[in-house]
Amino acid sequence: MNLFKRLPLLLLTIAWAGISCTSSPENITPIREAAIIPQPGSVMEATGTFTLNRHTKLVVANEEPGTTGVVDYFMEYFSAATGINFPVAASPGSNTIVFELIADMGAEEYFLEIDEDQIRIFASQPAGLFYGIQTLRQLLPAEIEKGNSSSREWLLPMGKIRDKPEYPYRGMMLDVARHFFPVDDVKHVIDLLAKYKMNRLHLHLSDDQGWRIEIKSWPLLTTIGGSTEVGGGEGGFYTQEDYKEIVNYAESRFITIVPEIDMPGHTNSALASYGELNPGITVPEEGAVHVDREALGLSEPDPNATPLYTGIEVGFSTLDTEKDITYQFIDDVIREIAAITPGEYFHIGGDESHVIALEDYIPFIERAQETVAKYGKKSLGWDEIAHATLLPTTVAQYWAEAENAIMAIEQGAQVLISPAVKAYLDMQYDSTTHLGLHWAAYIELDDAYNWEPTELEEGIQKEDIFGVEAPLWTETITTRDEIEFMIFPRLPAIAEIAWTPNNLRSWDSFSSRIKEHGKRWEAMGVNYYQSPTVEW
Ligand code: TNX
Repeated sequence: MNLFKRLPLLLLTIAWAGISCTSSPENITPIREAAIIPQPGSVMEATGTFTLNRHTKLVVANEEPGTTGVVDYFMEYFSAATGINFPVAASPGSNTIVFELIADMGAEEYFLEIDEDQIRIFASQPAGLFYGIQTLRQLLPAEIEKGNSSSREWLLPMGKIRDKPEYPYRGMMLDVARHFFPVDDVKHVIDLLAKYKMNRLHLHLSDDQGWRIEIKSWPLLTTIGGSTEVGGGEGGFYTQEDYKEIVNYAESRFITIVPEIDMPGHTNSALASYGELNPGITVPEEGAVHVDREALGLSEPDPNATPLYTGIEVGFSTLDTEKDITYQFIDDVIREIAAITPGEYFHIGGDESHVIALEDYIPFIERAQETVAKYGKKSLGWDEIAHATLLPTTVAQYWAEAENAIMAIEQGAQVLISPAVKAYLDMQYDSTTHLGLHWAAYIELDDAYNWEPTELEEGIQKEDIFGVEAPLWTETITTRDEIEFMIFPRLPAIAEIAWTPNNLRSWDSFSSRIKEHGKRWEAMGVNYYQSPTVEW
């Protein structure tokens, strides 16, 4: 056969190969069966597909900073993932994705409509458009997460999704004090949270083992207090510029940073930096590290300063609640951090203050709360703060004692739900997990999923609940890879509890959807725990 005779066949083969890298409509998972996490409110199915390709245009119905920011995010993510540079068009035509702000939808609600010719995302606020994009992303195959696909077509199933969150606060906490994590790791965590429509990242910025944020009026906090971590590593801290960078990055993904300075306990790193704050506490011998002030370029000795601490015991430290200097200190710290925090909340810690009497603890917490209010913020604190008189705007984070949570509610405060036995991401999955602790429980994926905030305690009702947060304490966690292993797959379980109403949640459905996310994490190069409760 000569080449001329073979040419049509060759062309056909090439064309067919071209088509075959597009998923054929029969292979498209219908929208009702798509593995969307968190499970959306309502999903209506239609027959057919929308084709995302080089000709797809974006239309922003209302140009304003919020919507253009969302579209920039869309382009940044989808262009990297698909290799397509989507042009922006002035008005909707065929093969367009339209972003439109309309009145009368909930703050974070979105409505996504996919038909053959157009995709439309409606919301009242840019956050809703952003969540619509996250859903769209999960309607595409896992391969899209590889982020390096050459130009091909992507098919999306037709249908409609109307969706909104159950709770306004859906968060994770990252402890950057026990082990320090650089800015890039924090940004990575922010991206992972955004996929699951979470909207708060609480940063535990100080603890016995480390002080992680620059305070210009008390510079030794980072010079000394930031110089180590659990196990004796070199620690680290965020400059205020670093912190602003984190805040802005989070904001572009509709995530608010909640800074925490834990007080009056969990403060050894401050006491090691400034002896005048130390009432004379005893630091556990094992893990106590002498501060070599000379090596740090400090000529003056500080006989009252404590040693640094690199162990993992809790509850041994406290600020001196009787000295004026302590209140000057907390005023300066709260003032400087509040000034670079656009979010409404400042977390004052307040947990495990085992070495001071309740009669000293209570007025201290009340003063800290007033200082937070003075700098224009509302207070969050671990559930123990309910012993003090709370401002009605203060939120108590229920982690250990239901009694405390109920005491807060009786004062008219709301609670943030983070029960250690269900929501702690640092708990081991089971007794063989090589990372994590188990003082509260072993938390397998089904344990992390199968609970409901309003059913924990009789005294905690829906209207008392501000939201749900999953904390990751990092006594045993030292790398990005380890963070991923502890949060996946449990974080999406908590995200679904916070977003999806109880009557739309089921373990059977979640466990089959989560395995599709395993494929996405593999495509992204993200580590996760292959829980035996799921058939991966
Ligand atoms: C208890 S939870 C703590 C933390 C520890 C954590 C370890 C809370 C408010 N306090 O200091 O890191 O347990 O799981």
